[in-house]
Amino acid sequence: FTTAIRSTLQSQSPAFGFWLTLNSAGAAKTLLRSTSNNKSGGFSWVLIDAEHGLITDRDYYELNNAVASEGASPIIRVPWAEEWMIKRALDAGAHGVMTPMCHSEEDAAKIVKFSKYPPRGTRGYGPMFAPHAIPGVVPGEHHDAQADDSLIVVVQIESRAGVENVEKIAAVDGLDVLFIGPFDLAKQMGVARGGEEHEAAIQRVLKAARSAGKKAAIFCTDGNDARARIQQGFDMVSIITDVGVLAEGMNRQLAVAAGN
Ligand code: 3PY
Repeated sequence: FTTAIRSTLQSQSPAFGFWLTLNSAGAAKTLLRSTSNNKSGGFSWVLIDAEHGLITDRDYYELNNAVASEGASPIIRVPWAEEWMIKRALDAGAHGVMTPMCHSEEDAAKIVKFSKYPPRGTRGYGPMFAPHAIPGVVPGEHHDAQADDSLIVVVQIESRAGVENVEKIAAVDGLDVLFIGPFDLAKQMGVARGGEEHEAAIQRVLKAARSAGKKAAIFCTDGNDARARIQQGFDMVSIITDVGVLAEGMNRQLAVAAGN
């Protein structure tokens, strides 16, 4: 089987996504459905954030199915790179997992191992519900043969160590995407977000990913930010969060109503 995110990344067109922090299938579907006729082609992925935000693993199944039903790929950011957390996200039908704070090639290799079935990895077997959110897989049929190759493994580079080891991380087999968390990166490095050192670190990650044939991704705060990153060569960008767009839209309409 293939997924929206994998085919978009393979086609080399920008993979636009957004961040879901609300445990609401209605919010996810509204944001996807209302942009489905957008000239950009809409979103190919949604980050379901269980590291921060209101989502827990009790929400995974419903959210994965809501996102997949709109033709996009649900990617779950698990709270931490723990084997049982990655397993539960994939078992609930995520098309990929993202793990925070990858600092080294050992971290990256471990995350790949947790995400793949034996013999490539150690993922435990129990995909009763995963096929429900995966197009082209008939429920009841095993999807394990293709899961290892089709589901994507995304690690976040958001620390000084992560940047210093990024060339070795990018070389890890089975890893698909290096995803920069610019907020944590600035805080962990102790530098200003948008400052020279921060930007140099971001460019180093971009270069390392591309030289190793991996995809480069970054969290953006708005459309302008995302557009600039795509122009720099990023393959995958999240353009805004669900709550960010709610707050921005509401402020804009309130200002119009008040005439200011
Ligand atoms: C960061 O910017 O630190 C992220 O992980 C995205 O929210």
